[in-house]
Amino acid sequence: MKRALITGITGQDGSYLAELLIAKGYDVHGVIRRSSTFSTQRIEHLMFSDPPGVTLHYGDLSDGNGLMRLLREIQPHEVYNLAAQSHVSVSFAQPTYTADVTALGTLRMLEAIREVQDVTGRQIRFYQASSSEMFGKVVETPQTEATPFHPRSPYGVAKVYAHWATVNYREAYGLHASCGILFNHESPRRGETFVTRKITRAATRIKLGLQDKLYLGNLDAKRDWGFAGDYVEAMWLMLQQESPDDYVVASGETHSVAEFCDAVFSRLGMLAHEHVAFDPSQQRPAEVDLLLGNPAKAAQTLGWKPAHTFGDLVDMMVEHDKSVAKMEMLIALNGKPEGSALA
Ligand code: NAP
Ligand code: G4F
Repeated sequence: MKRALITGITGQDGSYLAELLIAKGYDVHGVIRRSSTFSTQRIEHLMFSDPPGVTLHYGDLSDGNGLMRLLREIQPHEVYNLAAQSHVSVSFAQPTYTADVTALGTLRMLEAIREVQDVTGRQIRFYQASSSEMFGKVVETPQTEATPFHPRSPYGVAKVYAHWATVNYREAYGLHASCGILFNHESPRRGETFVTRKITRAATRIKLGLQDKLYLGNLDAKRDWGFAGDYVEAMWLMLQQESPDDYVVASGETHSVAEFCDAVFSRLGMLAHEHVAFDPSQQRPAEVDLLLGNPAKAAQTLGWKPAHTFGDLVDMMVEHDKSVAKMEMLIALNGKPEGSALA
């Protein structure tokens, strides 16, 4: 049985990847951080299944010794490094922390893999979650694996470091290490401070009278948005190749934030411009104006293509958040159900 270790298993992508690997018969292990409140909502269905689908271990990308110990103990065949301080806006507020976790954290994991491989003589395949944010102020459109990087945020800079560290360990030490340069991917499990989920949560709440306005920053930015559930399959496919390599994973379509708003509000029978207001605090010191990926290499080499369209993604997120808003409405009207976990 193959064993996989996922850092960032409590995040959006970690939860979908864990489901995919379990379905493929893997023994799935995940790294979680200690926190004073639960951070495992996205994987509870995997933790409390019978038998449990995932084994969780405390760890942190800031703790290299801990990572090494985990690799020695688990002896994974594959490591998926999804953990990061992943919020672009937050990275302007916490640049040093972002560099420590997102950039140096990857280096710590690469070092741990190199050491443990040397000692055990067993190969550990490595996946690095690189990002289209590395293209930043884009030099060409669409962006491919050959497009030069011009990051526009401390997060983007940290991801460039982690990307090149991964390439360097592949070239210098022969690690089976691949980078997925993933463009934005969303889902009903997307964190609520990223723009798509912020919009679907707010619009569905506005529809039920639970919220008045949706405050957003730059509506003109364009993103290549896909469905996270499709994108984790590309991660797995990269580690099944004989040779490691880097791949752009994208939908090949781009839409503005304003278009995403229009799509969401119109599905709810409303007009976005009547409910969206400008919040200057949501603007960034430097913006990434346009991202559009060309996933031809992933299609050709990995046989990967997304199963869901932009419209499917919007439908899925709106439907999910309609249910969340309805639940909030019921709780507001009746209080939390007696004896429930919500009480
Ligand atoms: P996410 O939902 O924000 O999840 C991030 C994960 O990293 C969480 O599990 C978080 O744990 C964990 N984490 C944060 N700091 C850590 C640390 N110091 N040590 C260990 N774990 C830590 O992100 P995502 O959307 O799933 O993205 C997954 C990865 O892909 C990230 O590296 C992100 O930068 C990258 N990426 C994402 C996209 C996208 O559009 N989603 C596109 C390109 C690349 P807690 O739950 O404890 O906070
Ligand atoms: O949803 P976002 O915060 O995602 P962003 O910055 O593109 O980063 C995400 O995708 C990257 C891949 O390219 C990942 F690497 C990264 O980890 C993360 O998952 O913002 C999207 C756009 C930006 O242009 C932002 O300025 O939406 C604009 N925006 C406008 N108003 C807003 C808001 N973004 C947020 N988060 N909140 C707003 O109110």
